[in-house]
Amino acid sequence: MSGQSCGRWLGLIGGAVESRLAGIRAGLGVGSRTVAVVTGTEFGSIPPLKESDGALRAGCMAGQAVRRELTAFVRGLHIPRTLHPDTGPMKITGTAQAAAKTGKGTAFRRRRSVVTVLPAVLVLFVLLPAATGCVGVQGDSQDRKKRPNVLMVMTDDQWLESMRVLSKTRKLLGDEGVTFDRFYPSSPLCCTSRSTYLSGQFAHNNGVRHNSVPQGGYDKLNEKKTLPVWMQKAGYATSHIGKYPNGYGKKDPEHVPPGWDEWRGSVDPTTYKMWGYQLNENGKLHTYGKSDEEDPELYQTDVYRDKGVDFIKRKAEGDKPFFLSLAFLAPHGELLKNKDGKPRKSRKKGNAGKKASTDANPESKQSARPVVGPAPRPAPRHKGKFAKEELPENPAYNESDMRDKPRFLQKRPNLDRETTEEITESYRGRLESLLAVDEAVEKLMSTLKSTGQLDNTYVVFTSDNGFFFGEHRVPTGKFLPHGASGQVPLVLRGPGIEAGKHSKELTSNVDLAATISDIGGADPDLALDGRSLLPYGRDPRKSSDRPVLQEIAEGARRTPVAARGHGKPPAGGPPDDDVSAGRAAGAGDLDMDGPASPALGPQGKKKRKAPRGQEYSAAYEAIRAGHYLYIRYSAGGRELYDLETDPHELTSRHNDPGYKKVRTFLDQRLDKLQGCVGGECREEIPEVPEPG
Ligand SMILES: [Ca+2]
Repeated sequence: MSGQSCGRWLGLIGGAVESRLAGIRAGLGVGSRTVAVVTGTEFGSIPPLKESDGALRAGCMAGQAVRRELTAFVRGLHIPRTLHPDTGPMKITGTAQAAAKTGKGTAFRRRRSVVTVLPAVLVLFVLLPAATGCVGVQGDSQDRKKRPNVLMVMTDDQWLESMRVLSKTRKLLGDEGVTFDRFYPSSPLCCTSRSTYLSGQFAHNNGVRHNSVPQGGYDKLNEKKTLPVWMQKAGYATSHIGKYPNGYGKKDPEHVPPGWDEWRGSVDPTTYKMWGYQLNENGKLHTYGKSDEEDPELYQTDVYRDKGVDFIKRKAEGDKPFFLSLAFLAPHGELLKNKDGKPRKSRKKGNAGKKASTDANPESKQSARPVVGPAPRPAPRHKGKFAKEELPENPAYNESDMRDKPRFLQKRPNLDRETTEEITESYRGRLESLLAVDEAVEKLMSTLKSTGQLDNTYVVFTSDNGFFFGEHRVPTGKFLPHGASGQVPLVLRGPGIEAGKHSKELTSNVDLAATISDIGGADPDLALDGRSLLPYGRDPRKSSDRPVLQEIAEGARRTPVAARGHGKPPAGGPPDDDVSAGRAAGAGDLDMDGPASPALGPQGKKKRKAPRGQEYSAAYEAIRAGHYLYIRYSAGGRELYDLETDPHELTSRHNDPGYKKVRTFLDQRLDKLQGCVGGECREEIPEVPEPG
């Protein structure tokens, strides 16, 4: 059995099965010693299981005792063809009888009833409904009602440190659930990150590699193969409110993406307005307020909150469980306007702060790019709440020694006083905008409680990507994998999730679709690159050796970009102008606020000098494994951080002879991971060698 099928098999046991099992156990009134084997399309991989198989090695996911039981039972059973999922559906009871008829299923030999065999281990066969067309115990509405709801709350550009001001969220979700301390967006950029949330795939598999055309944008996403479609098919009442992957609504504002029973998506570019935003509400367009009139009743975060509350109240009474996806703009900057009320286009060279989202090539046609401001307006009631807040003390701020950094970062100027003031203003405004989000979470939670849904709802709180506030001399923006931009909050609470605990497991937003599908018993029709986080929420001490991939702009390369230690791409590798292509992909994008993002540059003219304060970064792929972060840029730069001794990424070890083994190891692993598909992306790897 290969590592991959091991992953699939155990993924089923540890993941999708667990939540379904809970429902089955409850329905049968049996205890947690009951074990189930779930079959489906994976069924064929079960019979060859042997003690020596990869399935039983220590690194695998399911509990050893469970695996032994399952293996012994499955082998002893000699499963007849009639029980094979390809030859016909069956229900639990039928399965138990059929198993008993074989005379080899020890648990059933004496034809005991399901209840009387307890506390002996009972093995049930349950077919995955979507894999076989069999509905089994999932089919009746009574069970459906028992399935848990999902509330997903996503902020925009929320950096991890900001969680300190979300006291209600920390109390209601963190104290009651599990906080994932090492959660990383696979591509720290709005559209790519959100597309990964919806597809459960890395950018190199879902094809959305940037915020806008030609490499990204909403139109690149295969909307028919997304989480809401799977959840809807699984019997969920689904709704999305707010921001969707960048570019949604640009071509056709009246388009309603599939999978959503109730659609309230914000239409680009108005998504980036706290007042004057337009929602497509089930096909009809509504504009809320005017950009320059700060009507307290129409503040974006509050309106989304109220729409979410209304949805929960209505669905609490229905017989379907619900999946509500709520995506706030805060704390992302707003679209700036000219005096004539139209979006302001960039003309000037940028620096940190107000002129942040400027264009590198003012002469080109595409330089007419709308400008995003330094911070969104807070709700009127929160104005000035952080007026005196200082930037957090962070040794990475305006990093003093940049000699370890790749060239494009080395060239960054010291952050002068003026820039620091701009960054501080942006920081304060963004924090203030988060207060309404915190209140929204409180209101949503109280609604879950008052409608009796709280105990049966999983709540996920996260962001699409982080944000720079001067770390490594990057004044603003995201895109890079460093912690400031490449790490975000993730809090999960819900049935069976431990309260007030932290998980140190390496996790990624590629896991979100797998987790939510797992909760809903949905059947994704894509090979998911991630895995369910539920086992890590139920047991926060649980750990694995699965690495996390971060990639941006190119992806989908099956060959390494550059030979180790050399700047030039290898023959057969990507074209030389990959980096400029990455930059070009930023054309017309609203979300690229910051010089860390690759700004628009004329294609093919790589050596064009960036304006003052706006350096180019580049496409990259990075791997996080153990306590290391290793980054490989298309242009040739490398970074390697030992986050245990250097949590602020101050000293890259990529050229340190003491870390040669570490680097070589991570480089090879990254070669494999950067083009991984499905189960390959979830494989665990050996421990990273010690330096020295
Ligand atoms: Ca974002």
